[in-house]
Amino acid sequence: MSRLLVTGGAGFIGSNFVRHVLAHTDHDVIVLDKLTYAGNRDSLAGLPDDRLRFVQGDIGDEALVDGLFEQVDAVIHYAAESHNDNSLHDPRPFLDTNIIGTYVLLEAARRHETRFHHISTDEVYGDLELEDPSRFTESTPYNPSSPYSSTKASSDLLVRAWVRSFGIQATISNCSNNYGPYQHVEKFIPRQITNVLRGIRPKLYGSGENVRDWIHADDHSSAVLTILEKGRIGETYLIGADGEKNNKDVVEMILETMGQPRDAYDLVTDRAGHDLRYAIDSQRLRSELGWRPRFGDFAEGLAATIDWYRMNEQWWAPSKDATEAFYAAKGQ
Ligand code: NAD
Ligand code: TDX
Repeated sequence: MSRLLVTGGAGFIGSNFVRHVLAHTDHDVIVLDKLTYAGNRDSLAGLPDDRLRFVQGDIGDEALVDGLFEQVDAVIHYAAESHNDNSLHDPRPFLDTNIIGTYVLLEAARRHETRFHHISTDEVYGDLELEDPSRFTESTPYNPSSPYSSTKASSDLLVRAWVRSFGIQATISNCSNNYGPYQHVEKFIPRQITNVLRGIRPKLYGSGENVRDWIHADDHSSAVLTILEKGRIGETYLIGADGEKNNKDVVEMILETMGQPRDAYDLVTDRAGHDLRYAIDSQRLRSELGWRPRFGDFAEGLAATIDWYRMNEQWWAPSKDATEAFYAAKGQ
């Protein structure tokens, strides 16, 4: 492998992967990104021009995609509409990008016989009860809840079908909730950090009991690179770092780390269909491919993330007002 095409490389996790690849390998990278409201060219600032090319465009554009597949050895597919709350408000772009967009890429992978890695989410498995000791594994049945997660489940099934029916060289990974720098302020952790920085009280949906399994975006990137290099074609790998926490605990940690009283948050209208708990068993990735997460300490990773938002207001400030207006209209 020498040149990679990264779709969605101007988003939160895609840009992290681009930085990771440029820092830890000799590969060159082409980013294909539409620059929706969620994409930000500044997330790739400062990276070497001679190893990174940026192409603004839609993964649903067959001619553009075809020309790019001709130039690369492997494709890592991050591009998606990624926010559950948006999918409850306006599902259409989720179907267009997550399902049809993925289909266009799969057809190109088939024509060009290109190695393809599909990035997906643990949300395809639905949710677990709070007291249930079990975790998701690669054989957990699909049971998505939201328009977002059902389109991601659809895209995973397309990838599996293209492997079985057409023999494309693809792998899939399903990761738990990511945190770290460059995450859009619509998402839970950056929303609360930037609220505190703006003097707004953090907003917890419902009772705040819902559990998410947090992983640092750098650990997600190292796992994807491992799968790209060593994964078995046709396989699915779950990526997680044993980071289960309920939302209330996370908000309290943010408030405490930022020098505020631990109870200085508001409970607001719950998300419709709100998944209770996600939890990943990443044993296959660890035992078969030898991957390990590096960020063992969530409190430390969270403190570094808070510092990043404190120091990089110019990156997030342009999105903050519109994001809060969207939530305010829904009582959130
Ligand atoms: P993000 O919303 O921050 O970034 C998505 C990127 O895709 C943006 O840069 C956007 O401009 C681009 N994009 C959207 N539609 C496009 C299109 N039609 N053509 C080209 N580019 C387009 O999302 P993220 O949080 O970085 O998530 C990236 C991927 O990882 C998604 O596939 C998501 O489902 C998956 N994932 C995310 C998480 C998480 O916690 N955020 C966890 C597991 C899996
Ligand atoms: O203001 C908030 N208050 C709140 O309590 C927001 C924005 C969220 N929440 C809750 C909802 C969830 O229980 O926090 C939790 C995390 O919410 P999100 O950041 O919206 O993430 P989630 O819905 O869990 O989905 C994320 O992880 C899986 C990503 O957005 C997806 O792209 C990924 O697939």
